[in-house]
Amino acid sequence: MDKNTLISVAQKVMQKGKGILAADESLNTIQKRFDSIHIENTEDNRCSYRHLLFSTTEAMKNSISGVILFDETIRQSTSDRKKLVDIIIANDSIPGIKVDQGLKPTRDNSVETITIGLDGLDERFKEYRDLGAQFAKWRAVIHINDSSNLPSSSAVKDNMHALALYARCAQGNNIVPIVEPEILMDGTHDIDKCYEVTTYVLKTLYEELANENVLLEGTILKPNMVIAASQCPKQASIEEVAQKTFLCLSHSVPKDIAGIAFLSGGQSEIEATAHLNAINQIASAHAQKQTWPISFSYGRALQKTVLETWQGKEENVITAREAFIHRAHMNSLAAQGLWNQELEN
Ligand code: 5MM
Repeated sequence: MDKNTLISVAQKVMQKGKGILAADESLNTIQKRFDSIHIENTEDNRCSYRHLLFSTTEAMKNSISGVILFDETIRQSTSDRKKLVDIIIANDSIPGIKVDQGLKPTRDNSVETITIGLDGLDERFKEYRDLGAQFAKWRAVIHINDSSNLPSSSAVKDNMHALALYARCAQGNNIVPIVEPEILMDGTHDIDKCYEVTTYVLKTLYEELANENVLLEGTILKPNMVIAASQCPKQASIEEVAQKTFLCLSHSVPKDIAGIAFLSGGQSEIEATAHLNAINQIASAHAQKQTWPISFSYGRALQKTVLETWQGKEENVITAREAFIHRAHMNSLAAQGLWNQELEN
């Protein structure tokens, strides 16, 4: 393990005022995104769409420090033989790769899942490193359901243990691991339940990472915000989400990690930006306690308007690029606590 490389890449990904574009939708997930704009989920369309994103120089150079890719994308080239990875690098951004292989139910008919992909991971890391990846991502999914007593302690423990094994393997290959323990917004639970479960999950995660001797300075955390479930009758204010998220992370996340890059998890684009901005404003007010940079690693919250504008049509590429530049810029400001609603108009 080359500690200096890991720390330097992690710090570059977390550089001030930039964040991560999560463009690692698996085939099933990109199918849902393309269904929403009625375009066919072909390899060519996936390549055209992702090329549109990665070649939008103004957004990439100013606001995007790293891009999480799917296995197909890290190998893909445009029709004029330009590798998508090279386009990302030319735009001063770092290529990363999703290495988990999806979710499997913990038992028959169980809602709870375990993330799979540890088999052969070491070999895959070596190949991805050769293909240009400098960081990686693994996502664990945790469900809250009060009436079924979820999450179970075993689902949390097993998923956090798998995240730790992945992180150790990534660092052994000089690749920075992003660890993503996502507590879903599905259901009716309130913000305090999300706080309680997020605290428990993060504490378990950092125990597991310590057990595997993972170098925390060479890791990035990709957590959910502390937020009420999408069907909860009582939604929290932006200020409450920011306060509780910051408090939860301050109590559960070691100060040594390279940074925090939130997922958006189904929030609207503006909500995800407003929350990130408010969290950063609270963090700067507590500067003496806070030691990690706080930014974004958004999928849907960076891409929704871009997709809707593009519609799979060449004549819409310029306006879709403008939408991406705008959204990326708004989140870049939010990552510095400098955003306000009027900038959206
Ligand atoms: C971009 O979506 C990622 C891939 O998900 P699948 O493996 O299910 O296709 C996902 O891991 C994503 O990186 C995170 O959930 C954050 O994305 P959002 O849309 O929640 O910001």
